[in-house]
Amino acid sequence: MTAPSRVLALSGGVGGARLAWGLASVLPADKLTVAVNVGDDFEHLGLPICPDLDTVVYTLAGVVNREQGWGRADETWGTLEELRALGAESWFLLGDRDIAVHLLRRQLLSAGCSLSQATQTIAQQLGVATRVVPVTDAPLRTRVHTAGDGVLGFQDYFVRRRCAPALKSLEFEGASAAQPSPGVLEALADPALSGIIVCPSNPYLSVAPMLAVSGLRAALRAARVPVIAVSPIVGGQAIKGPTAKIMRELGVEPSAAVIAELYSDFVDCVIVDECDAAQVAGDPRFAVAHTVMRDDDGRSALARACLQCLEQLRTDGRRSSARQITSGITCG
Ligand code: FO1
Repeated sequence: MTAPSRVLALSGGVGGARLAWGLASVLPADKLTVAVNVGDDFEHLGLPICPDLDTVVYTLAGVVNREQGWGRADETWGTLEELRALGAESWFLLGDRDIAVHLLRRQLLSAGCSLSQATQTIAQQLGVATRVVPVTDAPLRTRVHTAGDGVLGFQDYFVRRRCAPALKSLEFEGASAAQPSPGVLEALADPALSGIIVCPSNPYLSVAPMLAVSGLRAALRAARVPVIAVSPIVGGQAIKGPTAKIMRELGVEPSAAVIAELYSDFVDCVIVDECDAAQVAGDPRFAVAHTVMRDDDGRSALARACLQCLEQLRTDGRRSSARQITSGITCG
C-alpha cells in the first residue's frame, strides 16, 4: 500500500466515532481530519452540549464509556444526583467528568473561541492529536417533525422520548446560512487529500445535517478524490440507534442499497457488510468488508478496508455519476 496521504472522514453518532478510532489507529495524526455532526448539539442546564464531537474526542482519547459509546468511562454522578434533588432537569445523563468538559467549552465559547477552537483545546487536553472539527462553527440544529408530538429538538426526540414519536420529517435549522468549518475547508483544499469517507452513521440523523451545510455536498460532488461510505445498515437492521425505525417511518426499506441511493450524487462506492454480499454481488457501486466493529481490531480492519477501497478507486479512476459528466469516465 502506498504511503497514506490525507483522509477526511465525516462522522456522527457512536458508529462514526468507532470508525474514526479505527482510522486514527492506522493513519498518522496529521493525515486524518474527522469532521463531526453538530446537529445534535443543544444548550442544557446552561451548558453547550456537543454529543457527537465529545463522542469522537472521548473515543479517540480512549476515555469513552465503551458499552454506551458516549459519555465518559469511570464516571461519577454526584452533580446530576444533586441537580435531581434540586428539582432540575435530569433526563439527559451528564456525569461529573462530562460536565467538566461542558463547563470548559462554555468558558472557551464565552471568551470568544469558535467551536472549532474550543474542540481543538479539549481534544489536545485529552491527548488527542487527530484533527477533530465540527462540520461547521455556525449554529446548526436538527429539528424532528413528528406525527402527533409537534416539532422536537433532537435530544428531546432521541433521549427524552427515546425516538418513540413517529418521525415525519427532519429540518436542519441554520444549515443554509452555515459554512463548512475552517478544518473542513482546509482538508478539502489540501493537495495531499486522497479520499473522503462517510462513516457508518445514521444517514438521516447524523449525515444529512452535515450534508445540509452550505456548499458541503457540492464540494463532495466536485472532489477530485474518491468518496466512499460505510453502510450503517447491516442485514436490514441498524447496528446502533433507530435508523431502521426511522427509515420505515420515512417509507424507506432499510437496506444498504438505500444508502447508495441517498448518497448517489457524490459517493463512488458503498462498503457493505459480508452478510449483505449476495444482495450487492456484481454491482460496482458496492464493496464488501466486515463492517460490524466488535472490538479495536475490527475497527482498524474496517479502516484498512476503507483505505484499500479508496486506493482501488484512485487506481480505477472511478468517479460518481455526477462527476462522470465532468470527467467523462464511465463506471464499469
Ligand atoms: N444518550 C442517551 O440515550 N441518554 C442520555 O442520557 C445521553 C446523555 C448524553 C450526554 C452527553 C453526550 O455527549 C451524549 C449523550 N447521549 C445520551 C448520547 C447522545 O444523545 C447521542 O450520542 C447522539 O446525540 C446521537 O448521535
